[in-house]
Order: sequence, then C-alpha cells, then structure tokens
Amino acid sequence: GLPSLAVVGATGAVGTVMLALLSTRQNVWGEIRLIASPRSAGKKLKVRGEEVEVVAISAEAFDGIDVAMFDVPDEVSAEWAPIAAARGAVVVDNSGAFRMDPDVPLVVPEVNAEAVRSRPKGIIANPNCTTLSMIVAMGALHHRYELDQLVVSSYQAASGAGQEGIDTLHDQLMKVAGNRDLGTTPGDVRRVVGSALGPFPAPLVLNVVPWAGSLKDDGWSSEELKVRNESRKILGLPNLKVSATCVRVPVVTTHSLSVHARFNTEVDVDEAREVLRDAPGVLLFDNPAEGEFPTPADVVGTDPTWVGRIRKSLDDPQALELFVCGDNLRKGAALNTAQIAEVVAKELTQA
Ligand code: 11C
Repeated sequence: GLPSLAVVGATGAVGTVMLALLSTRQNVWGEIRLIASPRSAGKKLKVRGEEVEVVAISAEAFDGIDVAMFDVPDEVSAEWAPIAAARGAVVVDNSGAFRMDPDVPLVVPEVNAEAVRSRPKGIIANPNCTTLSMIVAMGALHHRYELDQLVVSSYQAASGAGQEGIDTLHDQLMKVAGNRDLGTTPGDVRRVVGSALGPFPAPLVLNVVPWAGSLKDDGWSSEELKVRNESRKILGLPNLKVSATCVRVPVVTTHSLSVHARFNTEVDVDEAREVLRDAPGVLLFDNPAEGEFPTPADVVGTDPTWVGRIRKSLDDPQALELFVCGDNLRKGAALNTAQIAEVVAKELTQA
C-alpha cells in the first residue's frame, strides 16, 4: 500500500499550509495522521477533503507511520524527532534543531535531492525559510558560474514568526488605521502600538525592523547565521563567503531578498536569465519597463521562487544583483517539506 504520513504541528501556521498542500498535490500517501500538542488534541481538521481528528503527541502516535513531518519549535523537534525515528518513521524536520548536524542531510530537492539517501539518524532537515527563499535560484546560477560570495539583505514577512507574528501585525494595523498623523514624529508609532509587540523587538507596522531570531556572537542574529551556514551546507560549499542582514517588514507572508552574488567566472546577464528561466522551481519575472518584478503581494500563495531586477554589477564583471521573493510558508516551509517527503515516499514505494 501507499506509505503513511504523520503531520506533527498540524495546527500551526506552517501546518495549516501543509494540510492545504496535501489536499492539492498529487496524492502519494495512505493514512495521513495529524499530531499536535495535547492542547490541540481532539480538534478536527480537513485534509484531502476529509475531517481528521488531531491526536496528542506520544511515542505510540508514531506507530505504523512511514514518514513524519515536523512543523514545530526547535525544542519539540529535538525531543520528539528521535522518538519518531526510533519507531521506524523517516522524519522530515522543519525546525532548526538538526540542520547543521553532519549526520542529517539538509535538502532542497531542486538543488540536492540525492542527499536524502544518506540519513543515518533517520532524520532529514528542511532549511530555514529565508535560506529557502533564494537557494533554488542560487543553486541554478552556481551550477553555471560557481558561487564565490553572497551578500544579501532580507525583507521578511510577519508569518516567519508563526501565527503570533501574523496576529501581531494585524492587531497593530488596527491600531494605526486611519491615523494620518502617524509616522511624522519620533516614537509616535511606538506609542500607539504600545507594549503589544508580539514576537518582534519593535513595532512592525509602518516600520522595518532589522532583526530576526536571537542574538549570537559579535552582533549577528541567529537568522543571519542560519542563512550563511545552511547555504553552505545545501550548496556543498563549506567556504562560501556569506554576509546576511535580516530585516522584518510589515508583510503578512512571503520573504524577499536583495542579493549580490559573486561568481568564480565572468557572468553574462542574458545567459543568467536563460539559466533562471530554465531552472525548475524558478519563475523569471523581470521586465521593469512594464513594471514587472516580484513583490510579496503577487507572490504569496504560489510555489516558485520568483526572480527579477537582474543586473550585472557595475563594478564587478563576476557579480550579479537580483531580487527574489518566495512564499515563506510554502517553498519556505511546507512545500519543501512535502517535496522531501515525496522523494522519500517514492523511495519507499520502489523498495
Ligand atoms: C523567520 N525564518 O522568518 C524565520 C522563521 O529556523 O525555521 C523560521 C525559523 C527557522 O522568522
């Protein structure tokens, strides 16, 4: 029969998109079991057109499961993914708990699908949504020109911080709506928003916030280090130079990045466009004369990595400038996890 699937964290922001995806993608699964915290147990959620009751996480909940997707916080994955793996499930984990573990492959099917086969812990990791929003396009360009360096700034959506991030942005929007005096004096937005900052360190509405994640050594944020470390691992370039500045913007869903990509050879912009046009998972949308470039408002809810604003660097013949957008809940999370799980399902079905 078809392999069985567990979705752990089915009620969260990513889990919700996952259930929608599983309902529209070609069905490769037998039973789909929905698992969440005891708080959500008993809830009924729709997947593939059927109501399925959520069960509380426990070791037994993984019995008979072939593939288990985890869309939960790091500490929940750290505890439960090994338990699911010990019960015989192949785990596809979307947390940060295992990504840099040398015994856990970090997979983007368009870039390194073959890496799923070596998984000594029975765990496969799904990258961070910011890394994922650019890496498919970078992989294609690397394949042609060999990457030497990435300098990126992100424009990250509120939903990267989960449902709490989405709710916080909407609540702040209600507070500022209609107030035409706001954004004119220091601290005026902060005073109206008050202490309801949610997961963000400053007001997000009418603002940009140069911070995501937690503080690491020498002033770097965890998110910036993830972009560096994960890009290196996925591309198989342990010495790739990467500088990231991660910024939160008042967008609900879809992360954007401006990218300065330097290569080991001279680049040709028309050829780079061809490479991106032909790359699976990439949508080239680059015609500024007609107002055509990716924006989160147009990209949200779609699968590909959109790329536009492609220019050859004026001062470096080996570098390109470009702008990418990717839905952080789809390719950035649920879609990539589903794609990895489908690669495993194929392997299990053929075995
Ligand atoms: C954000 N990228 O936008 C983060 C959320 O390592 O999976 C995802 C954190 C992670 O806030």
